[in-house]
Amino acid sequence: ERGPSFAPKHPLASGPVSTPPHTVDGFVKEFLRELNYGQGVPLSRSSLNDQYLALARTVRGYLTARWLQTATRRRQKPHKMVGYLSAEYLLGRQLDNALLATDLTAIADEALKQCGIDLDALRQAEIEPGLGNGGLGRLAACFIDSLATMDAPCVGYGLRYEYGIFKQTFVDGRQVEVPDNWLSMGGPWEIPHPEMEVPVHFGGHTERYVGEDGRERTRWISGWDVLGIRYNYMVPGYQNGVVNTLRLWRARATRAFDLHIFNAGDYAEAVRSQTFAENISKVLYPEDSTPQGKELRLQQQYFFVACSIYDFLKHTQPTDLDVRDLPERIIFQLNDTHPVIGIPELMRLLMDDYDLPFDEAWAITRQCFAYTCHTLLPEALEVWSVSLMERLLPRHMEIIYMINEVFLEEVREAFPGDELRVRRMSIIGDHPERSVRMAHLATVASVKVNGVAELHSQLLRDKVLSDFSEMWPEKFTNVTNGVTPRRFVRQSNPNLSKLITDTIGVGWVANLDRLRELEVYAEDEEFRAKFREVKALNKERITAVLKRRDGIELPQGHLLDVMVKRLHEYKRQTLKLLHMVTLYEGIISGEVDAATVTPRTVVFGAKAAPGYRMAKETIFLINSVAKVINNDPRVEGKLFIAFPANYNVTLAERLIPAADLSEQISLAGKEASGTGNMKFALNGALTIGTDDGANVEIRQLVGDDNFFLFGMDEPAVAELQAKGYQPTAYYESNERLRRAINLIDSGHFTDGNREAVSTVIGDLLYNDRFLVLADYQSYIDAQAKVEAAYADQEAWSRSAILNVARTGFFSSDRSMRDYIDRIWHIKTGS
Ligand code: NBG
Repeated sequence: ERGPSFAPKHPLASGPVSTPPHTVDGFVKEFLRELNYGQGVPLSRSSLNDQYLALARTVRGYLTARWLQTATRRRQKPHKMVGYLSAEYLLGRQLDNALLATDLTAIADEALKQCGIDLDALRQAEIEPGLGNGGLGRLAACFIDSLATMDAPCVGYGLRYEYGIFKQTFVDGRQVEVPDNWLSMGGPWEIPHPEMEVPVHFGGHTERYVGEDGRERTRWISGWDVLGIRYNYMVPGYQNGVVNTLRLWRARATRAFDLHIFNAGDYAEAVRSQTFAENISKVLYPEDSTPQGKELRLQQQYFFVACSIYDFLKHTQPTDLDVRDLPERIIFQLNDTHPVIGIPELMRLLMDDYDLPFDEAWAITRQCFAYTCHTLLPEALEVWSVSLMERLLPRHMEIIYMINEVFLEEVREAFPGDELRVRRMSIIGDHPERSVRMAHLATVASVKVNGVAELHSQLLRDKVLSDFSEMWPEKFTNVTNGVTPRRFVRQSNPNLSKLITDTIGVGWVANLDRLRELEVYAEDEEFRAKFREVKALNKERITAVLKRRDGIELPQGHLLDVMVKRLHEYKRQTLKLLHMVTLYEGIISGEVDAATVTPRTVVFGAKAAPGYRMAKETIFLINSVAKVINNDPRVEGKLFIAFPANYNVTLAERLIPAADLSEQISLAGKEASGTGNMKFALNGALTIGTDDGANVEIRQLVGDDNFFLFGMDEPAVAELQAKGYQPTAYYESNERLRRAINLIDSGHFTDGNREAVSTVIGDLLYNDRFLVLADYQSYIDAQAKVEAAYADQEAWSRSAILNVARTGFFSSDRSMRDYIDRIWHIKTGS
């Protein structure tokens, strides 16, 4: 009754009625209309939040006009599209991006001025949607930005978490998590469709029955159901009139479910069960890279994927489509293993709803998915226990068994007599318990499997999924990650953007290869001076931000050394900390004269998963060391550590453009790609890094002279580990390392409390899974080279400019081009 009705009765029925005028006067009127009729207040009595919401909705109006046009155009001539399936989208603030995309920044600024409002104040009122943990979620956000800019038909599908990534606070130096109630001030960017409910089933059992044609079929009698409610977000292309869709799902209890219990007279129980259903989209799991196998997480995964596939089949594709032609209409990109349950879901629909036999359904399904793997950590590959699967998704479990059976037959045919291989490759694992290996399922069903940087893809082929790449070498490919230059250069670094545009014109924003044209200017003294001016301005800006946001007083004139990313042992924040303690210990032991020390400020930004003990202890240690170093007069202000709490996209946008040095120091072979590394290079920071992830490609592009490489490479790591790694040997043979560790261990940074540092120290000395001590000396030496290089500001600027000029490759537009040409085979701009 409340579902869609498509009965156009008016000449303007396919809308939009009009597009809002692109003038200051026009904008003022639209804004006041939103304020008066949307918020219900006159300008004179409006709060800051009223003004922000009205502004956001005004800008959204401009987007919506384009969005309707894009959708109408695509409906007229439907092409194959991408369904990007991702459990995370770390979007960052929307307002500025929308203003830039519609080229309304100057108009909005002037219009608001006429109303006596400061645009910047409204910008700051926006709470960023933090619907992701880190790189994986931010990558998804960059990708959908690029697809809109390239006018590629794509819908991003995901979850509308009521609470995004937690807000990090520090209490006595320790991380305390606060819920991120990002919608509490209103959600002006979303368009809900509460009438478009998608039923999603869980639990219950399956039954066989014989259909009218005499063929045996299966039906799933579910145990409980929820409804998926659609929320649309607009994804604007950069000044091209295109607006794509991000569709996020919220869970709601079914009415039938309620009625049943209400009728039984238990009101409180009915409300409770409603809450149970709605919990599915309540909160983002805060684990980055190492997910926890919690039942609710599997519920989330199935929920959003089931909604998305249903949505595509019932609403997005042309109504006359024969499901046998599905592969010409859609390719679902699996962003890591989180949406992989979509594979048996599509099989279920094709077999049980569309009545196709297994073989036919399987042939179709195998053309509709592609899989991106984002990790190298074995503990990060998701597995779900068979018993949980049987309980929550019994029909899917049956289908997975069927898929596995035909797949293992293929393996046996390709490698006769190799039962060990069959066991290794099976989608079902036996140890430590019977479980479904989601990466195997994804690999078996996908057209292509890709890693996210050259080294990562190679290690996937050679190590993580080697049996599969032997069987299907052509299935494996690489697409090196990228970042959107709109948000991470044009928006976040207006000073540099202006310098670039003044020098080579505006085209670079949507064609980042053009940065190459800056290369010659590295030799231009005047340009270098301007480039340094930009850095200086960006440092002023971050100084103001940290003062306002965190009460941190950044010292001036320092080398700004930045390490921002999730707190994880493999990323080795501890190595950075040991470097700072070493510098400090040199001064207080009298070995180094403070007057000769290169002034250096290190900024850390890092959230730890709430249950990740070692990561949280590391945060405490960083804060402890910072407090002592920052306040020790012997240091003469030469060293400073800032650790602003709650690093997020908004802070990244301010911090990265100000950095001189980018810390990318993971153990080689552990960081799949990294994307922060790309943002730093594009903003003119030099990288100190290991031969890991995309660092390898950054170094190849910028050249060895413009990159500080250190540490073991992946083969050396593998060799050392095979030999048997002994961290204490490094501790005993390296005096500076020993002194640094001893200083921490003595309780110097923790008011004499040695217990407070014992977890980290004990691990470093007796475990050190990520070889911090083995790479220590090499890192210290590379940092000395950084200092020497920084002393020559002209040479440093030359290198920094070359970093900008040579890293246009890392635009997510290029990544998307690669996916389109090599994996998706979709048309753009039609
Ligand atoms: C992360 C990797 C990063 C990579 C991003 C995006 C997960 C599981 N993986 O190295 O750790 O840059 O994905 O590909 O979050």
